[in-house]
Amino acid sequence: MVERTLILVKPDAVQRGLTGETIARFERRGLQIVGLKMVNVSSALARTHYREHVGKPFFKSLVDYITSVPVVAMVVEGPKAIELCRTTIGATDPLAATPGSIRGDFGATVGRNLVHGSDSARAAKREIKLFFRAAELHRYNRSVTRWIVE
Ligand code: IDP
Ligand code: MG
Repeated sequence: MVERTLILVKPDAVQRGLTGETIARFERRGLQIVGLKMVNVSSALARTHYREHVGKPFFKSLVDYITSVPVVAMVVEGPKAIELCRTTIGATDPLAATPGSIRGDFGATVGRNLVHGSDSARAAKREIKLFFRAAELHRYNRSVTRWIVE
């Protein structure tokens, strides 16, 4: 099942010079980048993107964080890409994230956890639309990529 998911290299990762490392993790997993750009996240976009967290105690700091420095947004495609990316990213709290995952290797606290990945097919569809126009997403000839979906 080929899926697309939204990945954000969040401000702390961009600022720490971990953009390339983060992108490389998804590429090396065998996933395909089908959209990529740097985005200055507005307060309105942040609130819409993180709407499920409205009212939570960390909401304001989350919006401040994601709007503080441009993020690198990408759409990644591959078999079960949503779950595959979540595993590559690691648990929300880096303290609990498995070493080998991005958060498990580079993160220390939940408030600066380096990367976002959509958590469901529905969220992926919604979030991709928030960050990318259809014309900004690209198709690959699957016959020359590394994975095969039976
Ligand atoms: P996820 O990014 O792993 O999907 P969510 O629960 O959707 O995690 O939370 C969204 C983001 O909100 C997290 O990635 C993190 O940046 C922030 N966040 C979540 N829980 C906390 C918290 O308890 N304190 C501070 N920030 C939090
Ligand atoms: Mg989430």
